[in-house]
Amino acid sequence: MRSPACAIPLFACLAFAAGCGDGNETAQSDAGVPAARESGTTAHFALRRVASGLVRPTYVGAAPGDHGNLYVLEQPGRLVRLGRGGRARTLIDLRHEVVTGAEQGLLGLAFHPDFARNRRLYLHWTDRRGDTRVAEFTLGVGGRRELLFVDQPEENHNGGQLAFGPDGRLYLGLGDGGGALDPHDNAQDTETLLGKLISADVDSGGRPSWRVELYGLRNPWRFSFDAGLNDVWIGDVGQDGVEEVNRVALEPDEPPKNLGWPAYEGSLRLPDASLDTSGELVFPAAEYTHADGCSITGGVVYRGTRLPELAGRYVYGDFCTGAIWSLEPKPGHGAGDVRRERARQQQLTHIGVDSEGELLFASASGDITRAVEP
Ligand SMILES: [Ca+2]
Repeated sequence: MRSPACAIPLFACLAFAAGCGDGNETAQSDAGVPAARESGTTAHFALRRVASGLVRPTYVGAAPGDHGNLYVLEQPGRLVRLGRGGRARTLIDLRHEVVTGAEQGLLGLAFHPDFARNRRLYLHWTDRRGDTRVAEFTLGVGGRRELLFVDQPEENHNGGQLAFGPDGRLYLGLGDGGGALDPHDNAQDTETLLGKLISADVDSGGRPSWRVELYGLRNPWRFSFDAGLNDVWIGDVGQDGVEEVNRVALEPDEPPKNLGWPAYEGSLRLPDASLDTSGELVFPAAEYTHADGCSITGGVVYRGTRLPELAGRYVYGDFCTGAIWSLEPKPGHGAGDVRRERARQQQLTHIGVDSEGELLFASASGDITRAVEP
């Protein structure tokens, strides 16, 4: 049965009475270039529905070595495999362990790069106490390996995305712990995992130690690696004004970089928040205001072949308005040519790719769509 459409934005920002508009300065990026903003419209693709009736899907993608099926997470706790023709089969059911709220539930999935051989996959969810859990599962084998527990002080800002980096480590984006304007002072505290991009070596057995890769994040709901340019792209959900696209070069020998929150919301300086200056401050490559949305869903750099006009462009969208944009990574750093795509996807929760690198979109409405020629 199709789940009812939800009129309330899943990841909408909390209202904050003090406001953020007075006395703020607009900052420049670390490269001295302002964050790119929308400069027109285009139609690189249209959307075609490939499945419906799923329960608040939060992920769609393909597994290494599996060219026929798609894999979908449902927010209340199921991992589902969709065969050709859309037939769904439940592979893992955590519904009795998962709490589902606006930003809580089964939030992230990553397949081990060697999944075709070892059948290992990784799930991130909010448990019944509202805390963060990550575990390894082996398809066809019972049991699991617990990899991470993080106490969550609030219901919101739990991050979500899991992904393997080009270095073979498992990465997780965690939000600042919730509330408005990081009241627990987590994002600039490099001693806590909240408000961070973190990683672990999951191939060494036992319970891994997690390392902070980036700090100063508010709620990195979705991020992706682009092996083509050795970047990580992060959609960091904003507070009351600005949604941001961050593009960060992977430099494992450098100290963790600082994405600014809560001293900065996008390139906007917020009052009264101090910065930990141990890491290089990185400003967004692109941003948009709440005139155009209210909760960014970070996407991927398109490396498929069926849409040649889109080649090498980063595609992302907004949960609240369904807007989708694509932009062009600039050589070395930053972004330009931000175009609003004519296609829209309401309640956009995730942008993934199939085994050929072609784009897939998940909607909390229950639909999975695919980018096709316009
Ligand atoms: Ca930021």
